[in-house]
This record gives sequence, C-alpha cells and structure tokens, in this order.
Amino acid sequence: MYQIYPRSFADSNGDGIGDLPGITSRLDYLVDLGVDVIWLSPVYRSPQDDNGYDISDYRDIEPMFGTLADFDELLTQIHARGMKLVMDLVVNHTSDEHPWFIESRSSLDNPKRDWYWWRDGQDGQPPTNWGSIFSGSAWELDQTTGQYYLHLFTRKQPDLNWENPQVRHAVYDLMNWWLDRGVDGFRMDVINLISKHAALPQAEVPIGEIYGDGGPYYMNGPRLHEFLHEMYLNVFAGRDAELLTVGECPGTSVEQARLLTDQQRHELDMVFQFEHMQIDHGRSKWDLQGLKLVDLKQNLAKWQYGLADVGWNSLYWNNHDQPRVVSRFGDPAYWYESATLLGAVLHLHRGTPYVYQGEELGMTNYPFTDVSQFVDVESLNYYHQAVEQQGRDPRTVLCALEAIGRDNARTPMQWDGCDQAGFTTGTPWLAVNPNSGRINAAAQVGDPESVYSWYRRLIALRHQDPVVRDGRFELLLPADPQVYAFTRTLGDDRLLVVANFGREPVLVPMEMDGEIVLCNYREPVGQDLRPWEIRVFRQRVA
Ligand code: TEU
Ligand code: CA
Repeated sequence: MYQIYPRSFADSNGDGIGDLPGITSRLDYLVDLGVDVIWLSPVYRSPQDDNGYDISDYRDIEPMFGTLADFDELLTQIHARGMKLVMDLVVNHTSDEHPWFIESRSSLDNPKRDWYWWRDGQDGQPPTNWGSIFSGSAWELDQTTGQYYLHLFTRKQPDLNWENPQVRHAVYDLMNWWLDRGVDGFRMDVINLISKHAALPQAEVPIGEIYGDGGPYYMNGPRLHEFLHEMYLNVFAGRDAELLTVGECPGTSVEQARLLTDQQRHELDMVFQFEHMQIDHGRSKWDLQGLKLVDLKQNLAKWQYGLADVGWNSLYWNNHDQPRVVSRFGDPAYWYESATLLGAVLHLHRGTPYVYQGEELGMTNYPFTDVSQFVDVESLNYYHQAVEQQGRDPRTVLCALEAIGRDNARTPMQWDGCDQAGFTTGTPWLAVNPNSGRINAAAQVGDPESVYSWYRRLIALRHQDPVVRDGRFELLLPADPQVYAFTRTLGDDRLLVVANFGREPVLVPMEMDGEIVLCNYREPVGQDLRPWEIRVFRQRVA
C-alpha cells in the first residue's frame, strides 16, 4: 500500500497545495514502483484544523484539493492502471463545523444533541480530568448551553457518540455512498476509540502531568467488536467487490488485533498499530530515548508470532504522523545503506507493507531550527502546553519537535531537483526540504542503484515470491544488539535475512549461505557485514 498525503504530493494549479489532479498526473510513477493499493489521506470538505482529519462534509471534496469530478477522474485513472483506492475514513469525530455538530450544539433538546458527548461540568471543572491527545483538556465548555463536549483531539474535532444508533447508521450510509462511487475500501482513523466507557470515569493523573490519561476508558472499549461487526453487516456484507478495511488502532494489543482481524469474525482485514513506533520514547512521544535494536526486534517478532495463524499485520515505518525513518532509525552518514536496509527489513516481514510518499526516495526529516517553522497543531499545542504551562525548557521541547514532530513527514514530495522540487510552481504551504536537489524522483527513477529502484525490487520480490508473502517468520539472534536476522520459511524454501543495524562492521555469528537474493552493497564480501549492510539469501530447507 502506498500512502498519499494529498496536501504534499503534487500541486497542479500553482497554489502551493497538493491536489487531486496533481495525484492523477503522477499515477504512472506509482505503477512503475509496483503499487497495488493507494491509501489517500482525507480530501473531504474540512476547515483543515488537523489537515483534513476534521471533516465538515463527508460527501464533498475540499475545494483546495479539487471537486468530486476530479475525484471520479482520479479513481477512474487508478482503476484503469489496475490499482485500487482506499479512502481515509475519520468517524471517531467530525469537525465542529459539520452540520451535525452545529445542530447538536444549538440547544439541549436538539434532536442531534445525543450525536456527540455532552456533559455538565462539576464545580466549574470539566466532566472528567482526561487530557486531549493533542494537549489540554479533552473537554470544551460551550457557551450556548453551558455544557462541555468531548474531543480526544483538537477542540475542533468533537467525538461522535457511537452509543447512538442514529450516529452509527449515518456513518454506514456515508461509507456505502463512497463504496457505491467505486472506492475499494477504507483506512479507518483511530477506529478503536469509537467505543467509550459510557460512564466516563475520572482517570489517573500521571506524575508531573496536568491531565489524566483517559485511554483505558476509550481505547478498545466494551462495544468495539460489536460496532465493527455491525458495520460489516451494514456496509461490506453482500458486496461482491474485493474490499479492504484497515483499522488504525493506537494502543491495541496482539490479542485484540487477533480478534479484530480474524476473518471468521468479519470486523477488519488488518490493524495499523503503534507499538514499534513507541519503542524509542517514554510515556509520551516527546520523551525521546533513542532506539535499542533488541527492543525493536522483540516487538516486531511478537506481532509476527502473534498474528502468524490468525489475523494480519500492517508493516510500516512511515506515515503522515511519524518522522522519516531514515532520520529516526537510520544513519545520515550511511543514508543510502540505512534507507535500503530499513526498507528491506520491513518488506521481508509477513504482512502488508506500506510505503509512505517519499519513503521510496529515502526522503529525510526537515532541518527545523525554530518553533515558528512548525504548522502541525499537535506540535504547536504540545509546545505551548509544555513551555508555557509546565515551564519546560523551550530548547529541549524544540529538540523533540525537530526529531519527532509530524511536519517532518509532511514536507512536499521531492519530484526533481528544480525549484520547489517540482511539487509546485507556486509557494509551497510547507517548505521543501533543502536536500531536494540531491534526493528526488527524477534523480532516482531509472538508476538501478537508487533507493527508488531498491524499493521497486522489494515490491517485485513480494509479487513474485510466495515465501515473502506467506512464509513463516522466525527471529534469529534475538539478543544481538546490532545484527537483525530472521528467516521466512514456506515448505522447502527459506529466505534468510541478515542486517547490520549500525555503522561498525560486524561479524555475523552464524552461517550465511545460500543464493544471494538482495544485497545493498555492490556485492557481498566475506563473513563480516559492512556498515548498514543487509543480505538476503535463498536457501533450501534441509
Ligand atoms: O492519528 C491517531 C493518533 O493517535 C495520532 O495522534 C498519532 O498517534 C500521533 O499523531 C502520533 O504522534 C490519527 C491520524 O493519523 C492523525 O493524523 C490525526 O491527527 C488523528 O488521528 C486525529 O484524527
Ligand atoms: Ca493545488
């Protein structure tokens, strides 16, 4: 799956913002890469408080991205090339500018009052002490009726009340509207947050924090499986098209993922979970602690073993919420070697690999130097809360924003080495990475030794080799702090993957034999692995 963040992919009309015709103009690049499915981040009408994850009309296109006619043309062109399109469905919350919320907030007895979570405060305090995932309280006082409404994200993203069957059926209706339009499925935004503990209890306040962590009361809630199965019955059952459902599920365990993706249960096809994306930080994403390879291997293996016989994994390092993996887990001194090693390690696991726009080029984090350069609401909210409310050192907070802020993933796609990287003829909404002269598609497409060509080979290998798709995973050398080694076995065929996750040459304490399938150096030499070297062997099982 290839994720497109429409704002930053390709601008066709020079306003500095990516758009649907821009995407259509670049489809052949995706075909050449070998993409099967495109995941399109939201393009619905939205005030853009959270860059489209705050929807005000589910049945129309945000004018800055184009029109419904542009969408239909894009979908036609995607299908004409044998690819599929999965829409990003954001139904845990809407925008506060959605007509449903405008009606709901208008009075205590409005018929849509119960479509959202409205509660009275207590002694001037919000109904619960929960914090928003985007800082501040998870409750906003509404002057019109003097009640508070729940928003796990920004105050412009009020949570829908899924306890209300009218809400659920309104969502199923809009999902059917898009499937009838020809889309091939949905990536469902934070879908495991839709079932809340209806009593909305007070939460524990972690040491040093202002707000409580309401997660135990809204993550993987009591009716989640019921709601997802009801969604299946009302939307997907009975349709003969081959449809795909991916649930973004922060805080989901392997056990829960097995239930969510067990095909006998008809809930989801796969989950997109976050555990491996939290390996390098403490309780909060801003509390950076660096990566320990042993922890990463252990976590990915846990998910490989956990979903080996039931369920299915999403495999990703990058998306629009995560910094660029070559900057986060790789090594700038070995940019090509670490970018290609990271790609191969991921793609050779069992599950569906996701390529986030620009990852196939080895795009890196942006060299931020000042808080004024950030635009992401999550980063800005955190900065103000940490510095102004909690008195934390602005320089330390800025370092965290620079390393893990979401703007790193949202700088414009680097198409060529020309002005604005070929992304726009205007001024981009977010600055282009200054390294676009060196890192860009034009410089890499057609170059057999580019990161792009390496990703193309990884995707082709998965298309050709059943061992990559179906082979059983086994982690080797689990305690080795620098070598990442594993096998994939299917019948008599085995692939052995051995990778040096570091810039020191390393002696691999095991036999490496068989036919070389992939190596990110010109050719394998001897028993030591060079800096960030990966080798993949095909073996016959004895
Ligand atoms: O993200 C889910 C989510 O929990 C994010 O807050 C993510 O964990 C965090 O940004 C990582 O640091 C989804 C969307 O992918 C994200 O873009 C939206 O902002 C969010 O939901 C609200 O819709
Ligand atoms: Ca545009």
